[in-house]
Amino acid sequence: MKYILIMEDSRATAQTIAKMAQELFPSFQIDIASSEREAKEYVLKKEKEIFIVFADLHLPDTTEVGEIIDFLRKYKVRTIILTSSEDLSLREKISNKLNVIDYVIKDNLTNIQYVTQLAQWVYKNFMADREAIVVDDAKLQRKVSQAILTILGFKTWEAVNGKEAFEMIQENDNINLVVTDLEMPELNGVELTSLLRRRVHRPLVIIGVTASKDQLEVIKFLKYGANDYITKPFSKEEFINRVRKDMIVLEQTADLNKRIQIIMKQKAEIEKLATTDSLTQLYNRFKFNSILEEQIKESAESGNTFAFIIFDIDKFKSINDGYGHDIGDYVLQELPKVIKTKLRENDVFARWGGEEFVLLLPKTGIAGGVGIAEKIRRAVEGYPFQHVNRVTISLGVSRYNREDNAEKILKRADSLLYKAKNGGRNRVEYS
Ligand code: GH3
Ligand code: MG
Ligand code: MG
Ligand code: MG
Repeated sequence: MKYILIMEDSRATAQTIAKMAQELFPSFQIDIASSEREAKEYVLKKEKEIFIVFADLHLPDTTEVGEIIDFLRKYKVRTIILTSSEDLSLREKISNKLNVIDYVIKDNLTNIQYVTQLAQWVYKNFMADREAIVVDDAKLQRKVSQAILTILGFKTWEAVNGKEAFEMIQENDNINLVVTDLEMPELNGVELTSLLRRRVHRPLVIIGVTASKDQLEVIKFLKYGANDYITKPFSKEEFINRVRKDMIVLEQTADLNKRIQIIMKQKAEIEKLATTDSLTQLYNRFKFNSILEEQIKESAESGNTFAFIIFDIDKFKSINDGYGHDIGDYVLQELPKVIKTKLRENDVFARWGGEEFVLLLPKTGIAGGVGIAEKIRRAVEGYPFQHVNRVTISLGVSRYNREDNAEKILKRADSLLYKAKNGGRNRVEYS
């Protein structure tokens, strides 16, 4: 169980915050403490299970304002301060306390909404195992940035120059936030940014850190692909808000990409279903017709002819009648495998319906078409189908002539097939 504690002596305010927090953290238990004594007891009891504390600094038993922050810090409890007015001296006093995420005026609903959402974002960082790297040659600066990122829910890494950082980022796919200083030995921040954008193709937020004198460098950071920059010395509030804003853009982009991928996959599946014959996995008649139309257009323009074959299994009804429908299905599924080995990559093979199939052979004339037709006729005749004795097919071969349309080609081929049947079956007829 995870807990959120609201330290607040006004019942109405406490309940407003509790209600908002409960909406964003439905699985959390949210408790209220109306005195420091009560709050401290609660923290001692729950310690690490507390996710965040919303703390009013003026409770009835407060003796020293702000002392509670240090107490919470000792137990590493993330804290959001609730105040009743903009108090600059207070703001200064708490700004360097590492456990404090933000500071908010509590009588303003928008403010409360903002900080509860901020807390929710921190929780998401935890749950998503987000990792961040701080790149800086100055140890103190690294430690400060790392500490802030840690309370924001990131697992953090550090590197002392761009070269070291680049290697770490390449090796660890979970890093998707880079906070980099500008001036560093080996590889500076702008060079690192540029290298990352060229070589690392996963979503990555890069924030450049510059001293205020480097106005031109700020532009370079952005030009080479940084999402944002921050000027030293920066306040924790600014740092947190920039990181959050930049990371949310990344999350939204990732969400969108995921949705696009799902839709593309569904589209491909639907298209496959709509164009494939489910028994044989060949193209269906619908798909074949559209390819045939395309091919006719192409041939009309280029002058390249193509061959068209229609074939039908001989006496298939007797296979069904003699061995059962399942064996009939087996023959229909096995037959394409036999025939495919005789085809070229660009030949189009489809189930026309029932036990009839069609073939479109690009850049092939009658002689070539008859050659293929004979080859597959012999292959089927000689193939050892299981269960059934012998399977044969009859074929009609036609070709594209100028001014032909799909209907004419089909009709010609179909009457040739009919001729093959009448001529004794297991044979090829052509015109
Ligand atoms: P012919 O040599 O003149 O072509 O004779 P045939 O028996 O092959 O021709 P007919 O058109 O009389 O019979 C075709 C049979 O194919 C009838 C139909 O039930 C069967 N059939 C059509 N589709 C399927 C299918 O998906 N599975 C099975 N098992 N049989 C099918
Ligand atoms: Mg109060
Ligand atoms: Mg038949
Ligand atoms: Mg038939």
